[in-house]
Order: sequence, then structure tokens, then C-alpha cells
Amino acid sequence: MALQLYAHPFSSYCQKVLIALYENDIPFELRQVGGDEQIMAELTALWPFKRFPVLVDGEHAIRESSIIIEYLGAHYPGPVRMIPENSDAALEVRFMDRFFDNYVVTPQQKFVFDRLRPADQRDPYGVKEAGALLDVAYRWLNETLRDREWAAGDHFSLADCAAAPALFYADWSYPIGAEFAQVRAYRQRLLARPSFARAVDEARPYRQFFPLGAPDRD
Ligand SMILES: N[C@@H](CCC(=O)N[C@@H](CS)C(=O)NCC(=O)O)C(=O)O
Repeated sequence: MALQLYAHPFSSYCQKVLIALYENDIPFELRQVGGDEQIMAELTALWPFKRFPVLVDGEHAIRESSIIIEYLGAHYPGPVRMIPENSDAALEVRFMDRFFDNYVVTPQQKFVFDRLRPADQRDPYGVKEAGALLDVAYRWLNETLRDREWAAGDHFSLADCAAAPALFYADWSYPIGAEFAQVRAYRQRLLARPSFARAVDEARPYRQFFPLGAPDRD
């Protein structure tokens, strides 16, 4: 039975998993969330928080994007190893994965969620704090990437799956300044990676729904 992925092509955490699937050419059936009541009912039964992606492999449901990618590596290994064998290298990969989720995606989403609130319920102070956090994240990442091709070193990994959509949408929400040349160059390397380029292309039809307005690039 084919793997099933409950996901939406425009969602950053879903793209993170799609990259891992495409990197190793792992076949799956997309159960596209949004619009279809039956699929939403299935997702709710699998994960009452209704967050996606969720991967279903026979009797097993795997939630949380990082755990899904770890699962794929353990059960559907391919030529691109998302978690290195060496335990110290693996820690660095997991650390960078946490960095992108916690210190890039979380503040980036603050911009988006704030825009979705009713005008009189907005949180400008919180948005300002999110921008300040992204300033620190961009600066720290810029230094960290000075001697790295990929997020955790020489090899594409889980950390790059997290980084690609994180930096893609972060730049749309709170632009990465010219002073962060390493981060901008890394974002371009990610966009050139065929797995992410495919995910970006598949999400193109949904750009009109980006609450902050999608820029005419990428
Ligand atoms: N920590 C989760 C985050 C998943 C998440 O927040 N997904 C978003 C889409 S990018 C979602 O489900 N949004 C729907 C909602 O919040 O109801 C992961 O890594 O999978």
C-alpha cells in the first residue's frame, strides 16, 4: 500500500517533507488538505490538532515534519541520507532543523497570522518582536553559513529540507537584507535544488492566497 501524505502544496512544513520525498524518489499518494471534507475528517481522526503534514504508512500515522523525515530515512532509505550516520554530525543536522523551525518559521508565521486577524485584533508589538527575532536569526545564519554549502555542512540533509521553505517564506514576509549575502546565496542554492524547485512549482497556483501578497519573483 502506497504511503499517504496529508498535506497542502503551499504549506511550508509540507514542502519540507515533500523535498525529502522527492530527493529519494519515494512514491506516495497526496491527500490534499483544504476543501475536501472527507480528507479533513481523516486528518482530524489521525491528529486532532488538524495540523499537517501527516504521513500514513499502513497502520502507522507519523506526525510532525521532522519525525516524518526521520521515519522516511529509517524505512525508505535512498541515496540522499537526511540524517548522517555519525552521531555528532546527526546532532548538528537536528540542531539546524530546530533552528529553522523555531527561529525562522515561527517568527515568519507571526507576520502571516497577524494579517489574518480581524483588523482590530492585530498585534503590532508581537509582529515587531518577530521581526527582531528574524534579524537575529538572519545575522546568526549568515555567520554560520560562511564555510558551509548546506545548512549543516557539505551534505544536503533534513536541515536543508527545513531551511528551504523557511527562508523562502521568511524573505517574502520580512526580506533578507543585502547585508546577509550568505543567507541570500544559500536561499538561491536551495531554489536551484530540483526537489525544492519542484515543490515551489507545484505551489505556484496558490500564491494568490499568501496573506501578505506574494512578490513577483522566485
Ligand atoms: N510542528 C509541525 C507544524 C505543522 C503546521 O503548523 N502545519 C501548518 C501548515 S504549514 C498547519 O497545519 N496549519 C493549519 C492550522 O494551523 O490549522 C510540523 O513540523 O509538522
